[in-house]
Amino acid sequence: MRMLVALCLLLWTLPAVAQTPASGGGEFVRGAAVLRITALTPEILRVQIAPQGRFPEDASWAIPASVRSRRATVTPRTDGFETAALVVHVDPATLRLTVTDRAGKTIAADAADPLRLEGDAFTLRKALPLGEHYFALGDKTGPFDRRGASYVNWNTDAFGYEGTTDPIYKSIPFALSVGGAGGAYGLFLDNTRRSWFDFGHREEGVLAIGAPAGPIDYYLIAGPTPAEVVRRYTDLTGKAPLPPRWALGYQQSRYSYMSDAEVRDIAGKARESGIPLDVIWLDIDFQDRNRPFTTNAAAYPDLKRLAADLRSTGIRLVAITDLHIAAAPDQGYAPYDSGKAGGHFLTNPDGSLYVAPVWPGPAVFPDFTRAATRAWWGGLYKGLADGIAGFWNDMNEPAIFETPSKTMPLDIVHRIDSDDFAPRSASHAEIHNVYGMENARATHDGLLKLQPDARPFVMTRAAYAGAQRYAVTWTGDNSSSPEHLRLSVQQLLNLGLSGMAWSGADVGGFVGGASPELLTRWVAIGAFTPIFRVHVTKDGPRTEPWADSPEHLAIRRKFIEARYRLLPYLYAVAEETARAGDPVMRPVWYDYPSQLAPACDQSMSFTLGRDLLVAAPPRYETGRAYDVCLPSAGWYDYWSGLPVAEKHKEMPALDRLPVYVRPGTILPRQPLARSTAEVPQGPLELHVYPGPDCHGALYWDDGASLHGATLRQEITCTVTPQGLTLDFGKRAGAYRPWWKEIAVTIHGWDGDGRVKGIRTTRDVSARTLSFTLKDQPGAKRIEIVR
Ligand code: MIG
Repeated sequence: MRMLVALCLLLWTLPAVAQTPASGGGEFVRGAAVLRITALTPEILRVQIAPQGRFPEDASWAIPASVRSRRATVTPRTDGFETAALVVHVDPATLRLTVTDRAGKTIAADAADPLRLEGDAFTLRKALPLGEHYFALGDKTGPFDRRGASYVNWNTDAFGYEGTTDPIYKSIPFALSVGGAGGAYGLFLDNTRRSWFDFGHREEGVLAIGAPAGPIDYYLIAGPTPAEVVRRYTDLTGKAPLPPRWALGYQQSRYSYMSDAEVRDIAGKARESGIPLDVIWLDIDFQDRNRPFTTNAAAYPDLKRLAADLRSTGIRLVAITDLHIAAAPDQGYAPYDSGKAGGHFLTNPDGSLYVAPVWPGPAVFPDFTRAATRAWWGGLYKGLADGIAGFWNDMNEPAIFETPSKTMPLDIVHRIDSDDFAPRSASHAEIHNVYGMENARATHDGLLKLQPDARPFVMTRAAYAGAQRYAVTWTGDNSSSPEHLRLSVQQLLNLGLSGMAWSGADVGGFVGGASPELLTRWVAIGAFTPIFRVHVTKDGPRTEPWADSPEHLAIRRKFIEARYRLLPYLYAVAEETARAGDPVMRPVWYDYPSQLAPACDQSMSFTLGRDLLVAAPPRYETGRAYDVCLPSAGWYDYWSGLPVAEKHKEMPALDRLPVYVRPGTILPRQPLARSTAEVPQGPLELHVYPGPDCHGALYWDDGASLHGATLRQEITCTVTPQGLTLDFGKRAGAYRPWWKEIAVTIHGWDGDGRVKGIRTTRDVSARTLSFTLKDQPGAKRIEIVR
């Protein structure tokens, strides 16, 4: 622990005192209250308040101790301190905090009366200036911009949620402010209780955040760009790691595929109808009486064999493993017996086992905040993990049946014995919001222990800040409607801004089941979202791509195929996300700041990586043409490869989803394959769209291992008076890729096009120039003369 200067009460009316540079911040006292501000980095401040002068234990489920202990150098000022990026002002009379950049522009400022207390509850009040817009907060519903709304963080099984239902499945108490005078900033309240964020809903001009108890402990993360804030938020809470490559493929699910025969039939139909497919999901009916870690032997007589047979055709199985363990003593049900023997289940305040109804009937619940319980849980995957490629942690809010609260009583006793927490018991009120994340963590860590060099694949429904380290996610039980298709785009964007780069919505909608048109529209958009999975409720219609007419199948196939052709681009984005923390799917303004105030409705527009922009119709149901406004002139239509006007109209046609490419993109693609496991036949494609800042990246590896060889290469291009120069950087890493040749296509090309020693082909109407090179592992310049 660093030394902090304790100031006596006498000092409270004097200017507050900043600490020495080495301490990385300052402590400010007023009466009994202490405000502690610590600069973890020049741009990240941790703010803790102890109203009675005693800080709670310094521990966190979201931010590891090694990160919390970072310190930036600070310089004291009379009213605070400064870092290399920020100036921290504290008003000694009120402890009001104002953070500016070094030019004096306000990034975030407290409102008058910055802290209100009521028993254990607290409210922090900050200014909500005109012109600021608020995002993130996980999968919450409502409008994309959270300004004017109010939200509660409480993980909730929200079956059939509506466009304004709150709370739903996740609690990520992180808000991103964009558009303010000092640039974007983030606010992360590291408090696991039922916290809330109010963006000027209750009180005009006031951003209020609070919780009923728990630490007053938040992080103020400066940008100035939104991307810098999100990256820094993931410096704190962790980056979403590179998933296994198959997770980027098309995934087919239904509640439930009822038998071995049905699963084989789905795999066969996918092949017959030419639908590339990587994953089939097993929902609860694959189990014996809904008991996690069992198999219904009548329906699935040989799961390993099924998995192996599918695997030989490039398809993997992901299976559900809910956390509620059937309370089935003396029945030879190992998860119950071993969990009971090890003391791994939650208890009532009187020490008796907490038993409540969920899918298996009476169930017990693992105490995931104990490291020992997580290790026990992880061990349950032994055996299953040999054949099943990934696991699905549903119901981990946790959901409980037959109770109005939909979850367990707040006085259920958890034991904390983990990380840098002091071992102690804790109420469910404290643990509720982290329970699902610790469930996913236990699964992730367990899989890693069983297969130390394989990237674990876990999908979780509930989450707290930092869940991206352990699992991908989806938006739960959405509905089959155009409104929910729109809502899903908002949710996935906000999840990405909340660190959860890998998310999907049930394509087609879960509740109700999609009409053929809705499913086709949703598949088209879903093909450009991070996790691409069709899923539907039990009594819903069939929603496999081939379920409707040949016309619908053909359109759906076209979009699924487009996804597979883009795999080299998508995989390079994925790898960059794992390092930098950028979302995979982003609001247009993430990379193009002018688009915070776009010239037309961009509610259904987003980018996939920086270079592809999807402009879906804001309301396809109207059947009317809509405006597309691109971030600048010079963009290209992805499908035709032709340049398009910066502002133009599109019709919401069923078979067209407008997708555009940034001028300056070198887009890697591959020949069509029927799964990510299939080795593409033919050259790697490089599509060059000339423009400013022209570059592309290649990243490849075996797609599955954590510590294997990799391949990384940068390619740039420059428009010259004579034509175009293409520069291959030297390849890094020892991985040997599948391609032997590279097929280059230059778009928007009007000249002749000669490349020394290489035959080129011009297509005048497509305005392309094409040529094939042998693979280019070394640095190499290709001059193309007009
Ligand atoms: O009470 O496992 O959100 O995707 O199909 C419903 C059955 C439990 C909820 C999940 C949904 C899944 C369903 N589950």
